[in-house]
Amino acid sequence: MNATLDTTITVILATGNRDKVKELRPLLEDISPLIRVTTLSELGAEVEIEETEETLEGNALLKARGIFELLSERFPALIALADDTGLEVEALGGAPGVYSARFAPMPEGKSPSYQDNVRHLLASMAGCSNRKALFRTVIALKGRIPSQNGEQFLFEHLAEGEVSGSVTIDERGSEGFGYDPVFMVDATAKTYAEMGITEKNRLSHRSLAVQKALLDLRKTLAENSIPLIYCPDNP
Ligand code: ITT
Repeated sequence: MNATLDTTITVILATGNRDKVKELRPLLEDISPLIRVTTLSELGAEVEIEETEETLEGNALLKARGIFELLSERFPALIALADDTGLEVEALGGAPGVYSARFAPMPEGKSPSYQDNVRHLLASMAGCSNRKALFRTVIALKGRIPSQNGEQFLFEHLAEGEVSGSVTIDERGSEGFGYDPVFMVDATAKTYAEMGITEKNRLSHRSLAVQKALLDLRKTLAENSIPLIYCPDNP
């Protein structure tokens, strides 16, 4: 399979989170004129891949591979993109980490809210002087694209972004979501919730991972002679 300007490379985002889709779609479609971004819900493929692995890398790969397999026959040129994020607190041995979305204990069948998780974190660290923490995102890509020799090129990539900081004693700020009010970024001495979205997006764990994943993807496409859109930062 050789890439021509009629070839479409479909990128499927594994997330149901609209903010992530809004952020990622233009960034990916700006890499190559052949890229079209879609989501599982836009495709009517309402699948929930359970995050059963014990690492962020494992879960991100599990989701990217699951979606790739599911839709492999429908799209000849296909890239599945999945991410997983966790807050790793040193004094808690790296918890909540991969369990960040389900940290606070809840009655059977109920999921904790962001507020439940934040309260549980602060309670777990009551009296704790070591408050060091890392926010980490891992993005996994699994793809099949046309290659120069007329064959298909299969690839998997992992990209990681992390930001170091500390867990505050009390909640600070009103922006953002999740653990934002209690995660203070070392470099700014502000919590994510005290930053506007633009400032958070400039330095966050997720945007660092996204930037690396986009660079990796650009490189892989270039190596396979897929036409790219010129970008002054990545000539
Ligand atoms: P998906 O549908 O994309 O899987 P999610 O909410 O399960 O969304 P994440 O893996 O991105 O997935 O995040 C896990 C949890 O970590 C999330 O529920 C939040 O509590 C927290 N979290 C993730 N990113 C965060 C951020 O930028 N700021 C604060 N908390 C965050």
